[in-house]
Amino acid sequence: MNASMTPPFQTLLLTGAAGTLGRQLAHELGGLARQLVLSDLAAPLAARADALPAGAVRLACELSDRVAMRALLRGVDAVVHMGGESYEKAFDLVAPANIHGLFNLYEAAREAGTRRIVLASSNHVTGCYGVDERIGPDAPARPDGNYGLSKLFGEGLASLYWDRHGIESVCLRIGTATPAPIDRRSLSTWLSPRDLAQLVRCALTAPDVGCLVAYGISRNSRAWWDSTAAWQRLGYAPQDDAEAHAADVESITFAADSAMARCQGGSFLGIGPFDHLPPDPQPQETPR
Ligand code: 15L
Repeated sequence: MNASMTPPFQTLLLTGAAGTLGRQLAHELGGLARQLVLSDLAAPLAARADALPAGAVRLACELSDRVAMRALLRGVDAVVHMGGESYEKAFDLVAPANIHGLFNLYEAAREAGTRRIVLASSNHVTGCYGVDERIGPDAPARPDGNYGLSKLFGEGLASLYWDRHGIESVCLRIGTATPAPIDRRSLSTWLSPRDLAQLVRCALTAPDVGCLVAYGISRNSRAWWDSTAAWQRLGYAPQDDAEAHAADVESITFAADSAMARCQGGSFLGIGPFDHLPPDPQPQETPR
């Protein structure tokens, strides 16, 4: 954006600002708002203070703390939500941030009059599709674990708060957002750093998005997901293709015939289940 232009937002909140993607975005989003607010849990926010831009306000906040979230959202007109659990775990570890925390975010946004939320959803919402299948954002969800399920809940919230309360959301089903592809799977799922930056910028500023779901990947030749229509609405034109790195990572694969190799969700299909109930108590002898 030209330095003399008025930024589109007064106050923009970035959650998960101390995380890997958050730190990158913290440096990209400053020009879009008069005031950028960076939020994360207190410990990572303090530990990574030097990696965050100096001009932004920093506020420690737990997503699961409803009162604190209400205070955090006050005066915020747009949110980039990168906070929460980003990995497959037991349900009780995923739920506080990704279920209760996301509910708190949308409720606080409703109260605050926030206009738009860019939500880090995930490709794991549809991770149980096979690697031989090609799908778009309209395909029925097939989450591959607790994490994917929590992201599906997030997309449901986004839909509800658009239909009932007029808060716009762009749910980005982010693929593998790493500096370079890491294995053969990521030749299909990679999102390069500069494409991530462009995608989030487009998701914040495209007009009249309503509630939109888009896969967040680069223009990979081997992509499993066709988001052409959603990308056009956002004005997102990815620049990178993972194929350029194929020779480096082609041989890094999952065990043949494993669910990890068969399904688009890859390694997440090899994690869990964790949510076992404790063993049934031994039947007590009834005294006669
Ligand atoms: C995600 O949604 C995760 O947050 C990240 O840890 C990666 O596993 C990524 O998806 C992926 O599918 O590569």
